[in-house]
Amino acid sequence: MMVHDVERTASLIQRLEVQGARNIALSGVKALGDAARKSKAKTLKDFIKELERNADMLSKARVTEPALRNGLEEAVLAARCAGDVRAAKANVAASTKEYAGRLSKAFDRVIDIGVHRIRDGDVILTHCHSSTVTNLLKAAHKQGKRIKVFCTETRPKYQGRITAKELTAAGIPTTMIVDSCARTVMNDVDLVLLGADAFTSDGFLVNKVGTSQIALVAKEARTMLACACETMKFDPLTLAGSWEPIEERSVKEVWDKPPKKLKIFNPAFDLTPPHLLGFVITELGVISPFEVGHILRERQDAVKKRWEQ
Ligand code: RUB
Repeated sequence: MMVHDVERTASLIQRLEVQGARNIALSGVKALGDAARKSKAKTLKDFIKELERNADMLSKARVTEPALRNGLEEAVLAARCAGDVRAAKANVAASTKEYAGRLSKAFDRVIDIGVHRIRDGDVILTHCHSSTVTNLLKAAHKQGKRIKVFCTETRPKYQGRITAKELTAAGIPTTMIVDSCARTVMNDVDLVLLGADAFTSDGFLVNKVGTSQIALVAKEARTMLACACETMKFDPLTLAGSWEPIEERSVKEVWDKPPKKLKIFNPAFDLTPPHLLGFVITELGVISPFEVGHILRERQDAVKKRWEQ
């Protein structure tokens, strides 16, 4: 059983060595596909059991990641629709490849569409590290738009440094601020642009903790707040009634030797309500967060149908 690569990938994801919803989804789905290809299971039942166990391990590595979960679930569904191990392996290979391709295509489309929303001279503030946002900003810069960026450092794990390194390497004038400095600079900002880990069916953006504070500050300063994300990050489980789970991480990330009896709370993400969000750039176009539920509803049977054909 090829648990080794799956375990390793789950651990890289859990430790944030692979971070950001898109990278997490791509590497998780690939690990599941690789393990399925190398599986030594003799019966379809054993193969599916192994596949489910691997999918479960990967999705538990970070619980607030529908793009990962959706890709894993599609692969498991594809296997269940097969008649024997050979067909199941072929279905999983096709499903994981197709999902990665679909996610990458959607990503490219988000950049193509989103770049129109960046104007020459814009000052943009971003939080954490979203590969969708950084690539969108780099595309705008490449088009000759003279943008400037504020990026937060993003405590406690400093993913803002990844953003800062990437943008400065691309030649984009970038200023790092501590997370609590967002209000101080907000009046100089034209657009707050964020990535997403998840969207709930009722239009809440789930992104790096601190996003909702930035959204409130942007509202108070009348600064437009937007999100760039692929619709694979929309969470179908929320349509079925679940709350989006919010990952809680080790308190050691905040303070490795805290005083005894001190409680530390370290959630990785928070929820920003749709009324604070101006627009969402997706591969389907620029939409309102209030449309997320509608898109999820239209989509829910499509995958099942594909594999049952
Ligand atoms: C990363 C984060 C990003 C989204 C979107 O958090 O909040 O905004 O994941 O990223 P973490 P992308 O560092 O905890 O994973 O646009 O790359 O999918």
